[in-house]
Amino acid sequence: MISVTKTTTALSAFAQDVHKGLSSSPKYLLSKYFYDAEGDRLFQKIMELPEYYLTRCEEEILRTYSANLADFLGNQPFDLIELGAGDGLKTRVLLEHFQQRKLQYRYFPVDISRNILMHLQEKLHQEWPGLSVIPLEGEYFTALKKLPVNDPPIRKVVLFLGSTIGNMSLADSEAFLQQLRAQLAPGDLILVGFDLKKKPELILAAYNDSAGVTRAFNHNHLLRINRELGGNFKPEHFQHWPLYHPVTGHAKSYLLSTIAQSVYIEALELQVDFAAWEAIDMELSKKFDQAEIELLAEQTHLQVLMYFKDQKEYFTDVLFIV
Ligand code: AVJ
Repeated sequence: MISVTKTTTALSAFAQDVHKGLSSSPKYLLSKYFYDAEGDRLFQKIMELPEYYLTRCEEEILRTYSANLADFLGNQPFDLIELGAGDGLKTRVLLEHFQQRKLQYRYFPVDISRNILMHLQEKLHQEWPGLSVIPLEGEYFTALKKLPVNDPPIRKVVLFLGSTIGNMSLADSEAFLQQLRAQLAPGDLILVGFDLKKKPELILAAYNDSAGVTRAFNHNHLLRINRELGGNFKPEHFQHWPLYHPVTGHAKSYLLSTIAQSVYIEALELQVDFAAWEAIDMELSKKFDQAEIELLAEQTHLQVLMYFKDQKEYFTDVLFIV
């Protein structure tokens, strides 16, 4: 008798997560997968939008306070580790200042996007050939494990900027900071960018720009599934639906299926049925108030050294010490 075994190829983490998310009820996709080459490009455009205040506020903060930060660091050498470095545009202000002050450090940008890391390394090399830049590709904690072990130990300074922490639920960000702290030593520093609660119209507009870039950014997630997993999503049948809840500070973004439809994803051998107006949960971008940040510090046994804010107090970079 001849037995035929179906060959199964190992599915990527992306494929597995898409399968899980679109088979769940309610349906969701993970926001970390926004950032393929096209997603990177669209996010760059988002950062330049008049409505997207976050990047400009944080740039102002870093410009204003990089001298204070450098003071905290003093003259001892350190390892600067940036989680979710992206194109490193905001960090540039900081690096510029550190270079001027001739601080002794190595820069380890960590990102899930290989594409953006290569760009970043090249740009930095052109500008400061003497700066040692060691890109780490991958998920944050996997990448952190690849850090060189220094003997004697060197102070670590971890940057987690741009309100990336807002992509996690409060419980997840607590677990995240706890896990991060476990990999650090007393005296190490963490600088985290939090977007603050503010007039809801301003927040909503940042995720519902008039040029439609944020919509395209969300649609690109579906298009990425088409490209990489052989899906047949038609983005024109999914409506971008951002929401802001002033109590939880949750800026949420959904894609709504405007009709009853089925989508087939070849690599997953999966048919996904959508009822009319069924939602896919696409992203959380949490906004904080200072009390929540203080509580987060307390629960993760981190000490707040400094709240750096922009003039309008839309955003804060919080300096924690382990
Ligand atoms: C890169 C996670 C900070 O949540 O504001 C921008 C991503 N999504 N517009 C954010 C994003 C839609 C952004 N972060």
